[in-house]
Amino acid sequence: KLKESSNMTNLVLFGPPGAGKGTQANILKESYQLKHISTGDVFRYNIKNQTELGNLAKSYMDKGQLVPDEVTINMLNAEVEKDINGNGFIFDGFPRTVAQAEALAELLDEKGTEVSAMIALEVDDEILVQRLLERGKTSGRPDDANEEVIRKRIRVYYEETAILKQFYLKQDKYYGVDGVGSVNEITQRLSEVIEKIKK
Ligand code: B4P
Repeated sequence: KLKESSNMTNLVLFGPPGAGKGTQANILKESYQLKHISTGDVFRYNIKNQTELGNLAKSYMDKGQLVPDEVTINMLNAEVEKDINGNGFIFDGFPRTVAQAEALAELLDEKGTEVSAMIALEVDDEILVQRLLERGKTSGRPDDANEEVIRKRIRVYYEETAILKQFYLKQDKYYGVDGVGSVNEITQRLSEVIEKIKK
């Protein structure tokens, strides 16, 4: 049986590549008992296991491009179906386009719930590049390996993803948080917003 929409907390963690979405989502999912869905992680899992989806996604991700909406939306739908009876979700890395945001709204609406808030981590581009180059030294992620691909990802963010701020602002669901500081400090800032919207 589905929970009443008012009982679910569905957060979209937002920000450019390297803003700390994955880092923070992994902490917040424990504190608030939410299901964490990272589209990047699901793609990387599929790449590792050489599935059809993985092979397709890899060709885009390695170049710093977005995986096509249709593929990403289908995958997201399947992930949501697996856990629709919980307390809610943290979406990390999704939506990244207006089409994805519309698909998410439709999907959650069908389940009797909705996005509670988009919380954006704000970080300057040069800090993003430094963080991702640093991670690239150990992550083995091809999309972190060189500055050219990293800058391409940041460009794609401004061209296709940043507009989503307006999408959620219009619905009064947008919250911006300073994403520069220690991991703990940022968790604290995010928690303050979450406590506010849960009331
Ligand atoms: P993602 O996996 O989402 O990768 P990301 O944007 O780089 O963010 P991530 O969450 O990993 O990094 P984080 O900021 O936590 O996407 C990868 C690719 O997958 C995309 O380019 C695209 O091709 C594809 N994709 C994914 N979703 C898609 C979608 N919806 N549609 C289409 N395509 C999609 O952390 C970065 C680094 O900063 C880490 O090393 C971390 O340790 C460090 N860090 C974090 N917080 C810090 C802090 N406070 N101070 C210092 N360093 C910090």
